[in-house]
Amino acid sequence: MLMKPLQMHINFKTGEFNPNDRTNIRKLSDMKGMFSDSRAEQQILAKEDPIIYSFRERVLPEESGHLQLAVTSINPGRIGQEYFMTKGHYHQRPDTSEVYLGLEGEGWLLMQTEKGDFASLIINPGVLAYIPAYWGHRMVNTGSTPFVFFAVYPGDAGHNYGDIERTGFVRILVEQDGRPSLLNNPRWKK
Ligand code: S6P
Ligand code: ZN
Repeated sequence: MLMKPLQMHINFKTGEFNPNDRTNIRKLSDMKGMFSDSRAEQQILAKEDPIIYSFRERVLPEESGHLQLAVTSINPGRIGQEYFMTKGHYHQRPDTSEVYLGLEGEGWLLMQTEKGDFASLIINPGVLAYIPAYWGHRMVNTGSTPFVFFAVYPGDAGHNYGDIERTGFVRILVEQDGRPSLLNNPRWKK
């Protein structure tokens, strides 16, 4: 498909961009069971349903040869000791890679393969992460301000959330003694 060249303007601080076709909001109720402390989750949901993150997408052809563009903003906060994070996913076409670029705030990128290999990177403004094909990916806000990042990935990559909803990630990122700390996730299964 032949497209016309396009441009967009990104507000690095807020993650808003123009033109922006679709905004997705993920509240705690959309992520039930994904945080490890289920009691803390229930206690918060009994009072409120906080927005954990939002992401904006430019609607582009979901075809090989094209690219998808998105900007995500994760709010600061924790469920129990575990920091606010994205759901995380593998790509439906697992042989597709992705690039994340930190724009504002600070966080960690957690990555894993279906076999259980695990890797993490600290992301600050200007840090670019290359997520190779076959690695599931999740971003976590470890700071006290919104964590904003840009993503670009192949047009036909798609999203597979199911595997991570079932098992979670190999490791979870929690605050311990005021610092981010990676712990083994007891729920993790290959
Ligand atoms: C898409 C890319 C991002 C995420 C967004 C929300 O491949 O990785 O645009 O979709 O950060 O995360 P998630 O895990 O809910 O899709
Ligand atoms: Zn992705």
